[in-house]
Amino acid sequence: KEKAKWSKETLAIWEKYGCEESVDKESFQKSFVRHVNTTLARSSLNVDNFSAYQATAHTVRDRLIERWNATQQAHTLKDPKRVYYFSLEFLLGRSLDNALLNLGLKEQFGEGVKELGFRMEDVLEQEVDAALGNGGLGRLAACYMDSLATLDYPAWGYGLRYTYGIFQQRLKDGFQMELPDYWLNFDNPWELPRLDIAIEVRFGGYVSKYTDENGRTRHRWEGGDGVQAVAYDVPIPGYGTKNCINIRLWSSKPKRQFDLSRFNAGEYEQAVNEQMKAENITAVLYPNDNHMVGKELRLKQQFFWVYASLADIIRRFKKTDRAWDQFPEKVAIQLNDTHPTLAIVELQRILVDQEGLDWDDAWDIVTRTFAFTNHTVLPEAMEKWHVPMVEYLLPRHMQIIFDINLFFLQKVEKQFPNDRDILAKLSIIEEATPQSVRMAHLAIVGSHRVNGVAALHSNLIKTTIFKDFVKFYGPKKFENKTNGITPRRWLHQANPKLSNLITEALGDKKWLKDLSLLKNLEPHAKSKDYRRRWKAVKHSNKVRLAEYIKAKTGIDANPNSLFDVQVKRIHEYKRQFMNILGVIHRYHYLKSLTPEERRDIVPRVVIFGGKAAPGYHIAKLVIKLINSVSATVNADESIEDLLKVVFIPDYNVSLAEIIIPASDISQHISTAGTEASGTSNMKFVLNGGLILGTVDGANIEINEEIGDDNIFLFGHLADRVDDLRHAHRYRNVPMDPDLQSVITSIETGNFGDSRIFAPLINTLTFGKDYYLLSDDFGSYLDAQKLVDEAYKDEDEWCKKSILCTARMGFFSSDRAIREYADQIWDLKPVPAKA
Ligand code: B1H
Ligand code: IMP
Repeated sequence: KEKAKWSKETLAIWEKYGCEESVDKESFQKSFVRHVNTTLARSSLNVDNFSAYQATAHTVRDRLIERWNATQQAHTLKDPKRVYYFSLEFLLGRSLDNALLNLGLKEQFGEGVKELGFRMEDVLEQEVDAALGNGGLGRLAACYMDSLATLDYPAWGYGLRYTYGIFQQRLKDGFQMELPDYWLNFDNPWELPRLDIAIEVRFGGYVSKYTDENGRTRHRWEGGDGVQAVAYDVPIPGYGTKNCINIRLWSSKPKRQFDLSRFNAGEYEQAVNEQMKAENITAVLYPNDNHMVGKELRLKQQFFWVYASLADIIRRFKKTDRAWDQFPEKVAIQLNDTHPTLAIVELQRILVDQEGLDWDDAWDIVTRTFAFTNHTVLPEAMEKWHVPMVEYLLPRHMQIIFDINLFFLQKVEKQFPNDRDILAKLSIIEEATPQSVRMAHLAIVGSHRVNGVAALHSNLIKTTIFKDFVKFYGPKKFENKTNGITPRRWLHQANPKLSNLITEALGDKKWLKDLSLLKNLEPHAKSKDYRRRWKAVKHSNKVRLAEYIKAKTGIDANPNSLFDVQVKRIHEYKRQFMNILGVIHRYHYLKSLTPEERRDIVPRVVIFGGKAAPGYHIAKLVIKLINSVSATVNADESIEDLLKVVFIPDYNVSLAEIIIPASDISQHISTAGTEASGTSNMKFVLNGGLILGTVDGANIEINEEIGDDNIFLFGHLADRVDDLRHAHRYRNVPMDPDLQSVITSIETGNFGDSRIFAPLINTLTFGKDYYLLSDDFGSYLDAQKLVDEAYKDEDEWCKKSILCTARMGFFSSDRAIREYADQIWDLKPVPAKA
């Protein structure tokens, strides 16, 4: 509008200065120095590595914003269908290196920084991770955003801007300590505050009924108290494209700064106190992975987020004059697990209460808009909210949920007359005291598609937790979308030497956008020279990790040993406990050998990393046990360098980037049927690391791709788990003798005061060994023996390593995102201008 009023002269000025930021070395240096002088208000005499990071980041940010603007403008003009990825977690990690690589600026900016007196490696190290997630689910969202941007899809992420992300982990006497994650203490160049985009969100209040001009009974949600949602935009650049998409994160802020009447009455302190008390909804990320805690503040976070996001999407939809029934042709919303399920209810409320649509028309729009990804079958992770709490915070939404359920159950009853059992099983409401809302049921009923995240998992949900829904809807509503990872961050960025070696063999970098091209590496596995260089890269990555370990823990990890890694959230189902029990077994075995026999042993460094949820006591004891074993084993000179045990504290995305490329074997040893997919398994194999794993999650599909010779699988299969658990519960299953001797060793005090470990050991005995450690321990040790044997033939091992990488094309998040776009979202790319 403004533009139309401008004179030719005014427009000319805009055009003259609206030029592109250049991307050569000199322009970088010019921007860098300007940012040091102006943005940072420093001089050349006063620039440390951190300032250099800030100046570099701002220089890159300028160029990102340009692309962001161009992309958003193009999308606004073209108005294509967009996908909105709703995720309570985006585990982005660091942004600078990723942006440099995706924008193709790494080389010239690296040179530029060097000439200014800094090393790019040191500069990159200054950045703190954006750790707005717990683990796999949050990192998957980040990989998917990278692929959406790279493939030119018109996509937005919506999430929360937590003031504190996942806590930092420190160790004290081998115990985990949690520290707040002050990630916003310095300015964050990777976000664009949109303080003008503020949406008022309400809680509480009441519902009033009225009759409209057409004589229809209508409802209105009134009253209640509000906070504001303020938008912060995080640009996500694609690789090798000018497309730059957006993650919009909402931050809560009190509606009123302080109580003006009190302020005017001179009660300054009380007035400010009111504001301080105003609950900060987005203060902190809940630190539980695969575990639900029914806290009111968490429910408030969920509603706050979906309310603001939907309001924003609807504002955008209303920019063009379209009928409501076209909404699903312009908007696809993907629910990352059940956390955003209230969006289904909120959209129905908007359409019926505010826009005056008939219930059925509205519901049709709602179900065509949403699709739902399930990420877990663990019972303790299933979201359920007490009805009285929902009713109190969101009275109108609770009514709508009851209505959705009523209409749904009426249809069920029609299809299955006189079957009370199926009604109870399918109901969105769990009839206990108090009643609860089963969010997964609501998500299924309100979506047109439901997907699991790996083949086994997607089959499991159809035959276990959602089997009655399959009976009702038929199997077509339920799909599989096997997870993927972005090769840009997880190979190109994390493992630059391997990336170069691959590019050299394949002739160009096209594989970074089409990972299936890696298959052309296979012939190179036969080349002795190529293998030699492949080995050298792995070795130098191990040296890099060994240096990190030495600096952080003081432990000497010899890079000539086999590096055996298990890094992931600490959880009983992931069985880090079994790993450390296996380590104790190895330790006793080594001690039993004669010096002669020891000569034949492959030295190992067993590396652990991962955070335990602060309230998860058993998981915290696992960390303590690992550290106690580490202390004993590493100090035992009698076994020399044959075994070292390391717990690397504060595992996060940027640490993963150092650890994963350095692994020879990594462990993914969850009880069969418990790990929905796993994604780090894909990252390790892509970097030429072999897997020791159970027949679970995506391990199965990885096996299918890379072949039986290149993976070490063990343990009972998922279809045996129920029977085995039953046996532990109702019969006296004798403990595996190897396991028994390891337990006895802990109880004798070989690893410090054994009394603290009693609750952990009890999970195997009184706890009925729910995760079946004793059932799998024997085959686990056997598989470990095979690993030891195989590693002795270094050259054969290297061949396997190359074949692993070569056969991982399927696990690119680009493939996964294309499947979502084609099969669920009906979404087309909007090619960015070259
Ligand atoms: C996964 C979660 C999860 N599944 C609840 N479920 C949470 C559930 O804060 N909460 O309440 C947080 C996280 N996370 C993981 O998703 C699976 O365990 C992995 O197997 C899978 O690879 C990953 C991505 O699909
Ligand atoms: P939204 O879709 O209205 O939320 O727009 C997202 C962002 O894209 C806005 O903040 C603008 O910066 C940008 N944008 C939207 N429409 C236009 C346009 O017509 N010209 C230029 N930029 C636009």
